Amino acid sequence: MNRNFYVTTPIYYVNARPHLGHTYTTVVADTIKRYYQSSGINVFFLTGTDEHGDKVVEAADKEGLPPQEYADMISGAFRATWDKMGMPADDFIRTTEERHKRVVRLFLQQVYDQGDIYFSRYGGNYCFGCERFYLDRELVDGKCPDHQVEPQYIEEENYFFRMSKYQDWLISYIKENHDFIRPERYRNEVLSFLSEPLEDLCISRPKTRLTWGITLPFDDRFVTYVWFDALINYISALGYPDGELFHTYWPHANHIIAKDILKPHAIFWPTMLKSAGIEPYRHLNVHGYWNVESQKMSKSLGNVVDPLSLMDTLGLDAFRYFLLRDMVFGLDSNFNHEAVITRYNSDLANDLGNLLSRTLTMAVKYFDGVIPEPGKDKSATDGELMATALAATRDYRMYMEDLAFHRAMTAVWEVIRRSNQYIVESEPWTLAKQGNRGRLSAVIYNCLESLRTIACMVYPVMPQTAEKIFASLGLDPELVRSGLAGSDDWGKLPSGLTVNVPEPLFPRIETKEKPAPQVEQKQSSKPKKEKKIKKVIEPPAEITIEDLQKVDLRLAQVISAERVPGADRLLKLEVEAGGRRTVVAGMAEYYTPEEITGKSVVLVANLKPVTLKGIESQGMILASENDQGRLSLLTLDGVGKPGARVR
Ligand code: ME8
Repeated sequence: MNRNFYVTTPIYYVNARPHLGHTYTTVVADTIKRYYQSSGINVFFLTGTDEHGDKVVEAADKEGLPPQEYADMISGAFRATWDKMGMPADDFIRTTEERHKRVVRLFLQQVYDQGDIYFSRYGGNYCFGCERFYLDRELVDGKCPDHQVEPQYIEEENYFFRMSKYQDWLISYIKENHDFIRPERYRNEVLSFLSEPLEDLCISRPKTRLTWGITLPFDDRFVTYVWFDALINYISALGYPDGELFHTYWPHANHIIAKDILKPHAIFWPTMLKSAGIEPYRHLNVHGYWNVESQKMSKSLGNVVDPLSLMDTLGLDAFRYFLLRDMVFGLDSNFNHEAVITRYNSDLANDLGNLLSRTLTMAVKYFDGVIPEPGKDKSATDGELMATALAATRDYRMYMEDLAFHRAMTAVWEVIRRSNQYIVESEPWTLAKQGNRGRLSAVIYNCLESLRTIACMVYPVMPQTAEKIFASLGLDPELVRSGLAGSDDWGKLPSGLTVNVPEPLFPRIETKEKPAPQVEQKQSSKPKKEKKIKKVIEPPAEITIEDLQKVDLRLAQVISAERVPGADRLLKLEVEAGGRRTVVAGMAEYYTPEEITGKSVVLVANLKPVTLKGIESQGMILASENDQGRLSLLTLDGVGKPGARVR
């Protein structure tokens, strides 16, 4: 495997502040960086800002600032956002920096000397929003598909890049290098575009129209077209042509972009590189678009999601997890407030949070917090847990390298769910009661080892969580950063370390109001006041004494209990409450059938029956919930006879 890896985001325009879309791409790049680094590979991660062109001049004018001052301000906001989100890149390139301008001029000169740039008069449909000419066939109903405005016909003398000369080469290159552009849908889109004749690319703007750009080295009456300037950032930051970074990292370049900028990256950039005699990048990785509540995110709709506000309300790791778990890389996704909360509560608070707290609590209770020996007393369930973890690690790697983050996370969650199940099946509480220390140590060791494996795999997506898990296991949290390097085996966790039970990592979120991430107000520079998600359980609405009297609470004794096949969380109970009845209870994660049998519990006796998994449930039993979502039965052992009213 290559020992070096180069990952880039687009350099973002400084005409808008960072939002959910930019954040997604940057989180993806940071995750990839962490994944490869934790596998022992050297990674260079580049991001930055695109600061030339009409759009920036227009935005600066609106703010009444000179373009450079305006660019400094917004570029600073991007950099500060990535810093606050714990993902500073190895370099942050700005196209107004001298080091970049120098390489752009050198590159232009090389392509010019090669005979691939010529001067000509051109008339065409120009979209000022996109800063480019459009062919008729690219317009939708005569309008620019991105800006929904009719382009203006303009005629000018300009410099052109002989892009058409490289069309056949590009087609063959894409065909021969199957994963050059991925996922495949975008490769097909590019090939289909290339099936029509490719036009040459206009690469200059006369200074009479635009001065905010890099002057052409061979004609100072013109500035460089912003895309020709911007794409070169990927090599100017590496110190092209002689920089050591360039030689080390360029052969392993992976660009991450969204579908909006496919054409410049898939067509302009490889042909530009070819003309300049530089090898193409290794992969172009293209993701879809985030919409918000099913609408395109836009300033004019006032639905632009502010990442810092969302990070404050959800927590950084939960936010990162949501982004990567809920978008299929390559497809569009919808950002929806309910989906965020549902994902958080089920995957983080419930599955991962519970596994961590119950495992560590048991290690403290049964072994005074000292990690026991794995022991020799093995059972088939141990083998299953280990096999699940090893298979998941293999799948996880494959998916991460394919950028199928949602699948990679599903693989990790299989281990989490299997581990929770393993606890229920192994019944450590019964082993403790029986004094079966050999088996108990094996079970607790396996749960702790499973947590270590899980931490290594979640690290690239949820770095803080992984570090906290390592710290709770008594391991140096720094070690998780190299956790995947050669550690695909089971049993690495050393016995004898002391664990500790951390504060709940993901307290459940109960909310009635929308967890509104801060949304930029239309026509207002002041951010809208943030509505916090309440991380507390809200009391239900008040009821009257008459309402209360409608509820028939009875003392009930559990006569027998069994698991409901095909439902991990359900137990079927036979209860005596002045008559026998069946109740289906969501308690299987917290009680085994044997533990629950014989208990005196409180039954809501007049609840309308419901059918769950084909069984009619005639009532509900009461339980209290702790702040990690764990349920404990309200028991009244020895208090009265089954069927007695509870008031
Ligand atoms: O295009 N969903 O900059 P830009 C997902 N300067 N990703 C989104 C998104 C959304 N709704 N909105 C934006 C430019 N992005 C050029 C790039 S590179 C040499 C020059 C992300 O500020 C996504 O990565 O318009 C998209 O490709 C990029 O921001 C566009 O950023």
